Amino acid sequence: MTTDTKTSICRFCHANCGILVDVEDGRPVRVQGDPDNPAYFGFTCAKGRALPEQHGHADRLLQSQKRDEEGGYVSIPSEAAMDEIAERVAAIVAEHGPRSVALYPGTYSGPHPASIPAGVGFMLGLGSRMVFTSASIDQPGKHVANAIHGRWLGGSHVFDESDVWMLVGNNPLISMSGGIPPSNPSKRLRDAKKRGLKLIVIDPRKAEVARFADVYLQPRPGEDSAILAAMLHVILREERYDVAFCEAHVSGFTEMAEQVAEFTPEWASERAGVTTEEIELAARTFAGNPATGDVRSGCGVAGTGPNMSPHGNLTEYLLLVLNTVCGRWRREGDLVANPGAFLPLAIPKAQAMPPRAGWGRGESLRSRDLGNSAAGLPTGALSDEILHKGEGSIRALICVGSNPIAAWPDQLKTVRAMESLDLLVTLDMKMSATSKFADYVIAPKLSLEVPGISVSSEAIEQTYVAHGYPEPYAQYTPAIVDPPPGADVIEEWEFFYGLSQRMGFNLTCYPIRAETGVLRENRSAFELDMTKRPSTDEVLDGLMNGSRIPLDEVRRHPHGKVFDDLEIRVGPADPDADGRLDVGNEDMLTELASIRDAGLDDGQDIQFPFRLISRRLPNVYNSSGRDIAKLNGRRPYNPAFLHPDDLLSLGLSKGDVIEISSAHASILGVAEPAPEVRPGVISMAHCFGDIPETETKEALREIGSNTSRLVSNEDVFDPHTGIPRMSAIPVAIERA
Ligand SMILES: Nc1nc2c(c(=O)[nH]1)N[C@H]1C(S)=C(S)[C@@H](COP(=O)(O)OP(=O)(O)OC[C@H]3O[C@@H](n4cnc5c(=O)[nH]c(N)nc54)[C@H](O)[C@@H]3O)O[C@H]1N2
Ligand SMILES: Nc1nc2c(c(=O)[nH]1)N[C@H]1C(S)=C(S)[C@@H](COP(=O)(O)OP(=O)(O)OC[C@H]3O[C@@H](n4cnc5c(=O)[nH]c(N)nc54)[C@H](O)[C@@H]3O)O[C@H]1N2
Ligand code: SF4
Ligand SMILES: [Mo]
Repeated sequence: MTTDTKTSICRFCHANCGILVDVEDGRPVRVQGDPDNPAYFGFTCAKGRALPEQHGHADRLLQSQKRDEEGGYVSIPSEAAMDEIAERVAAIVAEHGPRSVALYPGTYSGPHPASIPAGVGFMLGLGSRMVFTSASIDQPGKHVANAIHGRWLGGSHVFDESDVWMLVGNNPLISMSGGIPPSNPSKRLRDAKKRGLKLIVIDPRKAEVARFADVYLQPRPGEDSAILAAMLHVILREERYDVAFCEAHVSGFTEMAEQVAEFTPEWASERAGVTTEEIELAARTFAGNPATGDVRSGCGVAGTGPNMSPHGNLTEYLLLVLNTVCGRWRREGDLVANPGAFLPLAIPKAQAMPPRAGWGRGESLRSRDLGNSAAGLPTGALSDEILHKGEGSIRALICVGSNPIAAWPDQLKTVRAMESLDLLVTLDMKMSATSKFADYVIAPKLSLEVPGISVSSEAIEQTYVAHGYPEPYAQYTPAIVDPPPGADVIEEWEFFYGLSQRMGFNLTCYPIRAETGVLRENRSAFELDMTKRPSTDEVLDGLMNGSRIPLDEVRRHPHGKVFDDLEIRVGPADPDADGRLDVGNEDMLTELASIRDAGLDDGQDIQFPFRLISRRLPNVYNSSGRDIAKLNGRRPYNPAFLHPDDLLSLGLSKGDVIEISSAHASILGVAEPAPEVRPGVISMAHCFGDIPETETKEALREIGSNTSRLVSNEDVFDPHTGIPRMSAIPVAIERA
């Protein structure tokens, strides 16, 4: 048998590692990191190396499925499924209007760059704006904070050149997120430490990345805003901020300073359960000493932890305030890290784009006065919109690479919502927890069967401050294997194209709107040819219009390339520029004051003494991977990690089954000692388990349990983005 080794891009997660894939008899059999990749340097993780098992998984759908009268499923040709779905969507639109159709793209739209643009294009063609993404149950605070703070058009500092970095509740070595480049984060971190980078980590669990921290704070969950306000207090009191930058480019300084004056490190120390000295050290390490200029560059970023805990917008906002008062933005004459590869050409300017509204924009929901925010429509409230049965209710839902039953907060309500839909379509590689409720499940091609580009890892710069590639790197891969013989699988964009064709409208794809990052030239909207179905390569060419490096040039470099042919420096501000970054947003300062005025005990401490926090596991990607034997070892469930002292005082040992109860619901868990977790905290991964009926005590060690069931989506939630409290959840624990 001959083995062909092909270069490609891993798309098991969003990180886009450059890989070498051994192909035998047309099937992928082995994956390793590509040592000749100039940005990833041969890095892969266990998930990437399990791509062959993912592609050949016994449970993989090779035919689309249709629910029959008895509630079972029968195979249906994809084209026939599209005929029927188009007809049913048309009927629902005719009766209830276009707004009754909603789209939910999730994490597995990321690896397929045409998926969201085509999905959104289809929705706009239909006349519906009801697009809900996982962004609003992920880190919605980022979008809101960036809007109301304003954007610096010279861009932020990037990790590879920074003197200091602060991570508030993210774990980039495992998650590939948090500003340490997704391209081999452990090498980037080791190199940075050798250079002298100072790392500050704030996390109730001493996560993998925290082992590298120079300053580590292990607070009570959900108290990040208090800590950041106190850090600002110290920085202002000790005059460690950038006075000149603040005078020239900042508004709201006085109001902010007055407010944080009351947030002493002593107060925050009580509140967050860390010492005064730790807060002072974090502040001094982050700001440095402006007189000596020992810290010139860096950034503070937050992850999913604090965004899912209460006050996520405020935490993200205070981080931007910290970055801004310390002047952590690229100035006139500074070299820009990434002039653009798949991104359009950078045209950075040393000026602020003034704040925009963070919420109250566009579409309003029927439930709880929620509506569109800078983070999009609130997915945390989508189940309510579906269950609302009056005018404006949602009757049809299309899920692309997403899994609401596993991922949405308030699982019991999500189940009711899925059951009540007139039409549920999922595009999924398996009968996921959600697909089991679907009328149609469309079987997709998997990553190695479709062309791919490294654009998502680069373009994240436009939505998350200090993320993306620190160099103009790009890679393209063609499809390197065919789908298994006999499979009838299609790409996500082809599904939306097929529906648009059948419903008689043109499909236009729109580029994403930049919220952060350096100013760049524009990309145009791109219309697909509806008379002759384009190839995926043609669609990618169209989507990448305006890239600094044309896709065809990238295609010429199969190992990926750093296109470092061009140096771009931040230009001067426009003569009439008068925009300012706002560090004194009234709503945020009011929210901050409310934290000070509210007591620490939210009244639940006696009944629910523990706080359950979110975390990610190395070998799964949300709900994907736990059914792959090579990845799960002997632990296909999500352990309940607790400090050994807590186990002792609860009379529990490793492996005991526990019942975890919030005010809303209960789940089971398998106790696992974890000295890295703060006492009083229980740390568990999401997207495990199934619906309660299947999640029995007997099945616990096979499938784990679903933490989203513990969340009420209407008890504690952010009034702007609708994200409920998904971390720092008060719970009680007892032996089951
Ligand atoms: N309690 C709690 N809840 C959470 C979180 C948390 O930390 N705690 N995290 C939240 C976050 S950050 C997110 S992003 C969401 C995730 O929310 P979702 O995106 O809704 O959930 P996933 O499990 O990632 O769903 C991905 C689906 O895509 C399918 N899939 C795999 N490969 C392919 C493919 O190639 N094509 C297609 N079409 N489908 C494929 C998988 O089988 C799976 O069913 O969950 C959120 N929910
Ligand atoms: N291996 C793997 N990689 C993934 C994923 C996966 O499932 N597995 N999921 C992907 C997705 S969808 C996303 S959005 C990214 C997320 O990327 P990250 O945000 O880096 O996610 P985590 O690794 O869960 O890190 C969150 C950290 O927040 C901490 N935390 C929880 N609550 C609080 C709090 O109140 N305050 C503070 N300060 N910390 C808190 C947790 O202990 C945890 O260590 O990862 C992506 N990458
Ligand atoms: S980090 Fe993500 S992209 Fe890289 S090998 Fe692992 S799963 Fe694949
Ligand atoms: Mo996410």
